Amino acid sequence: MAVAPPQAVLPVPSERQLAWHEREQYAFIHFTTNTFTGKEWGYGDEQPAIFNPTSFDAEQWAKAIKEAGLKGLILTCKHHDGFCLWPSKYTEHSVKNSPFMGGKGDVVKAASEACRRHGLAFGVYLSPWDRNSALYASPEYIAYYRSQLRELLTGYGEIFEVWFDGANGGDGFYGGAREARKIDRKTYYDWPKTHAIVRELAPQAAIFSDAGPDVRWCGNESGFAGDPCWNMISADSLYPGKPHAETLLNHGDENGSSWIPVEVDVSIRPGWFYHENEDDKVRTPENLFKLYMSSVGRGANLLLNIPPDQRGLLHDNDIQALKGWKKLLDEAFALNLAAKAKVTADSYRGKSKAYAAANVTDGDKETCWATDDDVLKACLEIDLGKPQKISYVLIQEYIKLGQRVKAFGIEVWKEGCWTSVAKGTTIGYKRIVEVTPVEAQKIRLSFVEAKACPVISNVEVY
Ligand code: FUL
Repeated sequence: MAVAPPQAVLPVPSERQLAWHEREQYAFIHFTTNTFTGKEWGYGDEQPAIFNPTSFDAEQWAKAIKEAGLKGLILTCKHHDGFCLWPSKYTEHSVKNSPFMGGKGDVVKAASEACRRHGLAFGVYLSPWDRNSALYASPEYIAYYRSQLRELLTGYGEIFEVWFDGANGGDGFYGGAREARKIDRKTYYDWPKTHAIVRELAPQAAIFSDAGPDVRWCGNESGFAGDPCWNMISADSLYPGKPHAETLLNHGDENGSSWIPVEVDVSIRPGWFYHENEDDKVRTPENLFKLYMSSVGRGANLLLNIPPDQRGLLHDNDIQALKGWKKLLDEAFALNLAAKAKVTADSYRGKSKAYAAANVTDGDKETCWATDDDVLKACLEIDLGKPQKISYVLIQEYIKLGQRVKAFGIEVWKEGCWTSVAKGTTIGYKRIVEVTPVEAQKIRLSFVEAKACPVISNVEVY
């Protein structure tokens, strides 16, 4: 008789979120008038005439992004200053009134097309806060904002993610008013109606904001997801820009009611926009590797910002850092020692082959090792066949059935006994644990605490 599969532990990811999880890492591009004024937040009174990249080439961006192993790009189509990188019908404050390509340019078009050519996914950032618009803070602005969103979702091919940031309200140019405007972050934007537009026009797109609905902010801009990191959180208590939510966003909530995984947005430089005086402050390959471990290695996605300079090109320092990072990743994860290993478990579901230990190394993400419902503590033993140097252990839960594991340990067989080399908390879509390099033939993963029986789809050892 077939053994019944484990029941899902709710909530579970949607199809859209599953596809999002698999993207893992992609680039962010911050580019606007700020690139030319040296600011991080433009006031909104910048003249379109200053937007004049002299050797703009989105092809160069896409090539560097692709070569770095990043799988997509999210572009700041409009940042807080309100300047549109595409010739929006709804405002004069855009590339159409700039010297860029004689007013005939469209950065969104160029970037999205370069992405397609290189097999990269393309996403859009449309700042809800608009310090240029005279309408900002009135109900009419919401209509304006949604019209722009429609332009972006209909004019530039498939969109994989729509990014709604949480910075909002305050002083600005506002069509010449030059005043402070406050909005109620909870109600002003009426987010559910805006999200419905994304669902209608780009049903495949994941929606990012502090509060989801598909992807949440990690609670910091320094590059780390929490440890533990739960995909779950109770979204009804959240809204974009809610103060003091950072810790909750960073860790999530083991008992949260919605599946809203974490995205780690972080810049390769101190600022989000290019500033020449930060050319010597580009992150090193080693630092980028650390960011990878504290984001992708904790089950989150990494959104790595690489801002183009005043030429409209990625700076060579950034490109070299990306190349160095890719090399480190390729070296660290070159050879999966577990691929040919013998894997056994002290327990597996219904003693059925369908849930046997060997499923974690068969390269098929749909097969898994699982235990009986009442077995919450269990071990996997991996025999590499001969002593090997071990530096990283990668584990994936079968998240279609929910996130379960709360604590685990890694041990190696050394001089006749098991020696602990690492302890971990949550796993989720992916967990990569770095261990002090050690030579061993046998590794044991002990799942010591879980919400329900562990269901593990993949284990790799490097
Ligand atoms: C924040 C913005 O205020 C920053 O300028 C940047 O765009 C960052 C990614 O999101 O909310």
